[in-house]
Amino acid sequence: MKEHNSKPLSDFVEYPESEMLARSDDFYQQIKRRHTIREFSDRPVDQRIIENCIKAAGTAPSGANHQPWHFSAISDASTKSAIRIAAEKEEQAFYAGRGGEEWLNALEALGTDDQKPYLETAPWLISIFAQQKGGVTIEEQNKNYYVRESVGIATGFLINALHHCGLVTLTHTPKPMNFLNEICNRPKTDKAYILLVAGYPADNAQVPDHAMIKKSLSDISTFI
Ligand code: IYR
Repeated sequence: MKEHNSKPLSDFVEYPESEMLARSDDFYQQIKRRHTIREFSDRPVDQRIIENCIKAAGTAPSGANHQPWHFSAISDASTKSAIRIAAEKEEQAFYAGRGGEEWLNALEALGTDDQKPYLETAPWLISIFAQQKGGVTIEEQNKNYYVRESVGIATGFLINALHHCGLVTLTHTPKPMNFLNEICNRPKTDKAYILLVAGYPADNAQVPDHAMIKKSLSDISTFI
């Protein structure tokens, strides 16, 4: 490698192999209990929990370590209402035909429609933005690299963190989502990526049968 400033890795933890095996299975058992939920309780969630989860998301790897993401965490009721109104307007057009027949057929098994009450019920909406411009510090306005990949990985970390602390999420993607820029007061160079809904599940929360179908290890992997 070329000369550059660095420090020795100091926080790596090595486990005995038997413990690694147990931990890998334990993680799988925990993460397979994550389900996308569309019925949320209005029970509040302490902001500090959301802050910690966003801090965890912010540790994700990213192109040139530019961390090209911004998380607008919304608990304010009138802002949530404004998001619901704008999202439902897009969803009405989508379900009325803009989505196209094949897409709308694919959603039948999930039972989704243009009504998004959870956008007001859930205690937190986290609007995730992908930044075209930035740098390793907040002041920079350079080109960012692998933006969608980086923000996708950070979003995965965030979903995992929220699940880990006992919350449920919905990865919501009204299309188009540019109304979020104005509501969240973000510059044009920030592109709304996913609107994550987070909170406790409602008492009657359901998981669609369709969502429980997971491909097997041999379906999703090849060992060479
Ligand atoms: N954004 C719409 C439609 C939708 C699209 C996909 I792909 C889904 O997996 C679920 C829903 C909605 O939220 O209803």
